[in-house]
Amino acid sequence: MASLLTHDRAAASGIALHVEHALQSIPFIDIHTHLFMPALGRLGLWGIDELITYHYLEAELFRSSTLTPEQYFAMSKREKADAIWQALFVDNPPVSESTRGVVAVLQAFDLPTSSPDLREARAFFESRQLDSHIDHVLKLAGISEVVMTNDPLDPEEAPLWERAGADRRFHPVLRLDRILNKWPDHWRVLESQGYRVDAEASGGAIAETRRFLADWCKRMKPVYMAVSLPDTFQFPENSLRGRLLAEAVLPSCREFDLPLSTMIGPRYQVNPRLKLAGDGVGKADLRAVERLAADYPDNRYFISVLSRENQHELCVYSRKFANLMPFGCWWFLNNPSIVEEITRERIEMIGTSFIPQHSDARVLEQVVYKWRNTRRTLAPILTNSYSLLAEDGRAVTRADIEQDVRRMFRTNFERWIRRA
Ligand code: FIX
Ligand code: ZN
Repeated sequence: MASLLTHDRAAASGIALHVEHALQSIPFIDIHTHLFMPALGRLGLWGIDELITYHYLEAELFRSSTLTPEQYFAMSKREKADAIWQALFVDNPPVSESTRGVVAVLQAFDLPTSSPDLREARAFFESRQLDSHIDHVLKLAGISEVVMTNDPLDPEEAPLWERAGADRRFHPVLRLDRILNKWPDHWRVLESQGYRVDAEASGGAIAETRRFLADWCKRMKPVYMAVSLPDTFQFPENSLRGRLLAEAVLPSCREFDLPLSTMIGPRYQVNPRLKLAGDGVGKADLRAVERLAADYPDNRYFISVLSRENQHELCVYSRKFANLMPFGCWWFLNNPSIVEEITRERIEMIGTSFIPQHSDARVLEQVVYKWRNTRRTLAPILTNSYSLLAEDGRAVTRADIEQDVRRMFRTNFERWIRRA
């Protein structure tokens, strides 16, 4: 394979072209979303009213409207979307990351992007047949499959798994927040499903929780288990969460050879009036991650942290522990100015042994703009890395670049879930 570049900076443009081609031609895997396969019915959100009432936009609404949260949440879905469209797209240019994203989706479907109302967009999405629409959206986003977030204690979702079959486009994940973070509120749901547990998770409750996890692993066939943990998370810890994590979840992950995804850093409901949009962020104590990685070396982890101030620390821990797989620029970090900083320091410290991004999409069509933005932000970063390598004396080939892009957006994940 002819090398793209020996020591000639002028050929750096060749690198840029091949970075662009690799990013555009290699389908990515979206390793964390809140999307649902059609077999899970109404749980799956899609279409213009869901796009516009995304909780990121709800948070932005109240900064540009006189509406109070109480007035807004009393509205219908359409009234909410109309209010957000008026305030954030008509009265003001949609320059924020999340408002521009909706514009990008409209453009992707050749819909008007500056209408005074949503009539035409509504008519278009209402005309779509969901299954073929999903295929079209994944193709537009350049992703081959998405990973879901599935809650075995959600009273609406749990019963659907009795009949739900597999969908090659959607991979299940066993989400454990209600067990690990809210045991007192949810242990009775486990009990109602036939597991002998109690409020203190005492006696045989740990074994019964493992039986619950085993039954759901057999039913759901998850690709990993996952939990969101607050900025105050400590481990090890003599607490319900500390014991359930150490004695039930980590052993079950080893039993079923599954990674555990730990997403650490939200300060939940700092403003409850905003409901799902009410969460904030806090700097976490990553010594908890150090202990998870060091004391449970036979477990492997996907790990994402929400505070910008924790990112460099996570890179250092990833150099110390190969059972950590850093992923994504999560939530409040998913903005080009911060994605660039995080991605560059990751490449500088751990090469391409990480997963740069996930979408966290809650509405199907969001993957179109979230992945367009990722490719747009990653291109100059990767071009810079390869140009420096070439300048420092190592020829860079097209195959090198394609191997790295495939590694970051596919095989690092596939290896972790034992699919590669
Ligand atoms: O815990 C999570 O999976 C978070 O991503 C969500 O709770 C959060 O609301 C979100 O969607 C962020 O993008
Ligand atoms: Zn999420």
